[in-house]
Amino acid sequence: MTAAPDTGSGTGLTTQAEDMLQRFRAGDMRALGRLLTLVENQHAQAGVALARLYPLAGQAYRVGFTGAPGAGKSTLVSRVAGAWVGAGHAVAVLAMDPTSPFTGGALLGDRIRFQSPPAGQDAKPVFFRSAASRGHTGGLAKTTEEMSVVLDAFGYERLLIESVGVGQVGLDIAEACDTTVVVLVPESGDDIQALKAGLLEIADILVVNKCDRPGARALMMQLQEALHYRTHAQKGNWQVEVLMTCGHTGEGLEELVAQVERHRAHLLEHVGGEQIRRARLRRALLNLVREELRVAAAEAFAAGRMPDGHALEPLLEQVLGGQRDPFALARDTVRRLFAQGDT
Ligand SMILES: Nc1nc2c(ncn2[C@@H]2O[C@H](COP(=O)(O)OP(=O)(O)OP(=O)(O)O)[C@@H](O)[C@H]2O)c(=O)[nH]1
Ligand SMILES: [Mg+2]
Repeated sequence: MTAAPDTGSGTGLTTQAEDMLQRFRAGDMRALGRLLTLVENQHAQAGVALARLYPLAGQAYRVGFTGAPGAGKSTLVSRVAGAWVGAGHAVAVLAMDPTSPFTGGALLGDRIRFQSPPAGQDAKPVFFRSAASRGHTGGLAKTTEEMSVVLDAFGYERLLIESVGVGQVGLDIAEACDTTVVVLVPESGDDIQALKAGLLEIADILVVNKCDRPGARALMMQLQEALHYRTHAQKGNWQVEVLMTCGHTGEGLEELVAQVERHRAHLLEHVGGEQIRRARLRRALLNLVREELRVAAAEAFAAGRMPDGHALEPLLEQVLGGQRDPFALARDTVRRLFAQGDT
């Protein structure tokens, strides 16, 4: 067999990457870490590796935690991770942090807090990984999906994904996960912000953390009123509940773990494992298509073309000359792209 040239791109794997993939399949943690880095950096070899690994994935259950910065997400995640490990599950935690730069303090802080979740005697340690967006916009959903697939393919049965609940990022996490936990805190009028940001809509479980602080019970009651016994039709009429927790004393944490388990059992019973996976894939695919379109459009523009191949400059002239408007031009271009299969 001749070795492939080590170009780092193309449709094949370099010998180095092939070796890494082999070690990954054999359960080598360093190979896992390396692959996650390639994925995070959107390295060309990562795409090839992902295609090869995808058939191995699909079994992991994903639980997402979102909420304002400092709400206590990491604290709760590490407790849930600890409980799961104690129950014998292989657990990985993925912290998607769109704000942290390469070596930001937040990353370090998270690493320290995650170091020692309570674990059973033979339990494997929780695998923890954080990823910063590194200035990419819009790509976080893709990176989350890809890194989740890698961890799933490696054999982790339960994935905990933490993401800051601000803007689109907070909503993306619900798309990537089977169970979404929204963490709120009494201070800073979180209730109103949550309603605005659509966080209530995506929650399967609502948590009022820091219940040692004043205002926790009032917030809980406000949230219960806002929910008004809301049920998720697409999730087998699951009824969202509000829990109170304290990350410091541990109050309410057993109940949180139990509620996550109830939601999972509810989905399995009323939606079914096959449909859970299908719905997750559908959401992921829509996100991935959006991202690919965004990238493809930017590439076309950089090459002086509209995405449908028309030269950009003459079109700009037409718009600037008042012969056409940019709104219709953009809309028609995209419609033509989507119509290509019909003609
Ligand atoms: N008083 C109080 N403090 C808490 C509680 N839970 C967590 N904290 C503290 O709140 C701070 C933030 O907790 P984290 O778990 O890091 O919060 P986070 O949401 O992951 O934060 P980011 O990832 O930075 O957005 C830490 O100092 C925790 O010790 C709680 O129930 N009560
Ligand atoms: Mg955190």
